Amino acid sequence: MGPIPLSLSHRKASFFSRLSLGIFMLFGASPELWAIPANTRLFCESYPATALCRNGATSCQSCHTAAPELNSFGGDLQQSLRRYADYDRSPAAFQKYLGSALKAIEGKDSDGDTFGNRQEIDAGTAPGDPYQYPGAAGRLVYDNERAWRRIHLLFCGESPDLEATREQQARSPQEQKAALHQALDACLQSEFWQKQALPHLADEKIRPVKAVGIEGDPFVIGDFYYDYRLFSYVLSADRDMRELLTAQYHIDAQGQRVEGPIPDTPIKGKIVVGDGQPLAVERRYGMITTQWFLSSNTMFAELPRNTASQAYRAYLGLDIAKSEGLYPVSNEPRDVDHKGVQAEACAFCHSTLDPLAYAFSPYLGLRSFGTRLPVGAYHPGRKQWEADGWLMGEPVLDLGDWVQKAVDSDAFKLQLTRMLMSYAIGHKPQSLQEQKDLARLWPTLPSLNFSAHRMLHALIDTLSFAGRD
Ligand code: HEC
Ligand code: HEC
Ligand SMILES: [Ca+2]
Ligand SMILES: [Ca+2]
Repeated sequence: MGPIPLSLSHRKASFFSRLSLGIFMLFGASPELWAIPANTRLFCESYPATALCRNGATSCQSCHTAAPELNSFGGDLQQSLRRYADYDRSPAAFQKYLGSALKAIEGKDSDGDTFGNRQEIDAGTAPGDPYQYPGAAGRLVYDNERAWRRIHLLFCGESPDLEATREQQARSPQEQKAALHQALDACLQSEFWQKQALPHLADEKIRPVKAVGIEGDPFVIGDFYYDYRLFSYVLSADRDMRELLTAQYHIDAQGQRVEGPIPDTPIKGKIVVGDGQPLAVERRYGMITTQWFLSSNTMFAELPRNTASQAYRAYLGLDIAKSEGLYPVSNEPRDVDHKGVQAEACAFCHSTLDPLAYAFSPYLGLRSFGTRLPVGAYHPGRKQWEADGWLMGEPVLDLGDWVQKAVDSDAFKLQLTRMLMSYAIGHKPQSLQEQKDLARLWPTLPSLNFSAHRMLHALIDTLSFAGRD
């Protein structure tokens, strides 16, 4: 392409500084401690029976808020470890002293929820999270009035009117329950839900940048309203949320489905690098191959690592930058584009990330690689790494295969359920009740035909949504 828009190179620079800061924080201090993630297993050797361990491993959150940040229990454990004179923070020293360091703080109440650490570990509640404590679930009762109010506020954007509320109060409990679901159905048709609340659920997935998107000046690169419209469409009217990743259509400004490629439209006074959707139908995979997604994430990269990482984070809930979702592939990273990712400190993440990105490599970002194909097009001359990809420990042939495995995964069901639940309860699920409801609901998504509406109906019935003490 022609001149490089200034705002884009800035974005790239700030991305690099953010990344290197993160790497410094993670690895700068003491490189020999990378093996500490093995703690997820060591902890379970001390407490094999606790529900905090599954398949012999606990989650990083048992000791960390977001690694390397420690929670209150992790902090006490660190103090306890550091009482040993020859504890030098090496993996070997960690392994040697962890058992006794854990034992020494069993009587303590690290998170101040009045239950001792050992008591919590035995009960399977997090000793470093005051929102989780034994017996926290089960004390709540479902409050129909609370549900009634919250449904109107969250999905209609306004308080229920007095008349309707009086009618609701006059109903029998069973009639009330049915009326709650009718109210939800009505609210899901409202302007508020359709035009405001629902599209906002996609903000972190789409990450619009006004300076270069459809309102960019002078450069217009990628109309992210296509992304918002597709997202809202797929989450409406009982549609199947897997289409977020499998849709081969777009939704135009009139709300109509468009099947074929959409050409760029010139805009007076602007330099339109792209504002259509160039991909052939059979190369399209919903939200992760729109022109905006590919241009804003891939930018000038030869291997689209940011694109793969954002797809993984947004739709599978796995953030490699936080060491989540690591499935290292042997003999990787090959470092196909010579970025130095083979160094040990980099391979820790890039042995997962690079193979995750191969399937995206024929999809163009802002670099044209010698063709005149538009931004976001599929370049058949760039298939050299396409078939080398992996997703969550399984090889993938191309992006279609990547997407199929992604929508079949538990991670996808969990991520979408968590997104809807976070909206319904106003925050990420954290209390024991909320985690229990989430754990019960996400596996039901296939039986709900992956419908967002049906999952929301299930969510309003939970104690997380309308429980009170
Ligand atoms: C049993 C508790 C426990 C679990 C589980 C645990 N960690 Fe840690 N981790 C610690 C403690 C304690 C420290 C601090 C050690 C010190 O500073 O002496 C630490 C330190 C770290 C550090 C900082 C290393 C450094 O150089 O300062 C990272 C990174 C880290 N953990 C990542 C993880 C990740 C990722 C996971 C999950 C895969 C995890 N940890 C699971 C207890 C745990
Ligand atoms: C904690 C995991 C982690 C570690 C360690 C890590 N990276 Fe990355 N790297 C990422 C993620 C994730 C991305 C994609 C951007 C994002 O989603 O934050 C990325 C992206 C990149 C990119 C692509 C940037 C672009 O604009 O295309 C390069 C190059 C890179 N990393 C190099 C390195 C090097 C070199 C090291 C070692 C010094 C390293 N990384 C260590 C996780 C990591
Ligand atoms: Ca406690
Ligand atoms: Ca607790």
